[in-house]
Amino acid sequence: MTYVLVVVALVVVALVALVVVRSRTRRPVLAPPVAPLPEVLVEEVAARPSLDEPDALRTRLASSRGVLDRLRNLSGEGALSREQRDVVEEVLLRSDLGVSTTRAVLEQLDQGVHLGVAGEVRRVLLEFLDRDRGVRLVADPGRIPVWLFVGVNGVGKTTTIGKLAQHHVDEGRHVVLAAGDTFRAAAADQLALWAERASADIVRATEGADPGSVIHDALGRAGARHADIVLADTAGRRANNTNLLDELRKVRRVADRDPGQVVETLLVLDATTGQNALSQAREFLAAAEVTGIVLTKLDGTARGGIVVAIERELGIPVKFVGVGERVEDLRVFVPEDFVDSLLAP
Ligand SMILES: Nc1nc2c(ncn2[C@@H]2O[C@H](COP(=O)(O)OP(=O)(O)OP(=O)(O)O)[C@@H](O)[C@H]2O)c(=O)[nH]1
Ligand SMILES: [Mg+2]
Repeated sequence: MTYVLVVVALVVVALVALVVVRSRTRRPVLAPPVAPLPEVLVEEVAARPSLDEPDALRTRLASSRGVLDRLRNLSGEGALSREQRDVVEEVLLRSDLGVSTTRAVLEQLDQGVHLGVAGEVRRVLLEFLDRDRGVRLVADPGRIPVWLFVGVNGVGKTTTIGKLAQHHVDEGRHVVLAAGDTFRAAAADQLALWAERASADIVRATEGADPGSVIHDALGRAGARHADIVLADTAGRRANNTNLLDELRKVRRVADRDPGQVVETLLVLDATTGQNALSQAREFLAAAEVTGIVLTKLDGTARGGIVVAIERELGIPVKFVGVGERVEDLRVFVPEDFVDSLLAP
């Protein structure tokens, strides 16, 4: 009996073992990777600008810098040759410096080149950019400082306000955002997102509401909460062809009424629109008391000469530049850093 049981047990064990072995051999075997990653892909990954490196202004301005490659590579001291002068002229025009500013640079170079071509151009551009560009953070006693943001649609007003809200909050200020763009509901939603991220207060109204009343309510809220600053968004377009600039004048009057005081009116311009940005600016300057320019999208296909053209031709300081969509991509404009990012070897 025991003998029979042992034989049965052995047979069962043998059968189980057979089943296990067969099921193992039937299981598909994963093929090892055959081809290594192409080398070029690896190189691209290594060369990609670090997104964790907020200070790489030069990387952000790569497109503008690229336009100036030929100028940087020119060597020469004393007087420029005819060919060199032509190269400088062509490159500066392509960099969006504009005809009149390019001519002004060339006139200076004609006096003699002592610092190398790029060095001399750097010196002249910095001369053009030599102006006061501080921003006002305080209003008269008892008043609340308001920064008003104006510009046509799509230039980056709302994004700039969002980035600045974060900046002010980081510096310990209580910020109230006024969603004065009531042209479309999405504008207030977009601003509300930034407000939430930055822990700023926001006052908004329904689509089509009077922008002036939103600004008025925002000032009321700012007063009640002892806020340090109000950042006011405005629409970049109007329904029924109402005049945008008339609308802005009205908004400004409300924002400047006690307890508010407009201490900065920042005109936001999209650098990728090149010389068009200049004509846009002229229209706004005629209607609003603009105290500074925010030049956005300098990271894209923009050509940095537009910064200098705007300052020299309009006489208004560029106070901030946008070099990307993230919060840390709004930079205080520092002429030396900017010009060096474009012209230093
Ligand atoms: N690359 C890049 N994109 C930017 C920059 N600033 C803004 N943008 C983008 O530009 C687009 C338009 O920005 P908005 O802030 O909505 O522009 P707006 O002036 O408020 O436009 P309206 O509300 O239509 O008047 C968005 O996709 C932004 O992310 C920048 O400095 N660099
Ligand atoms: Mg907007």
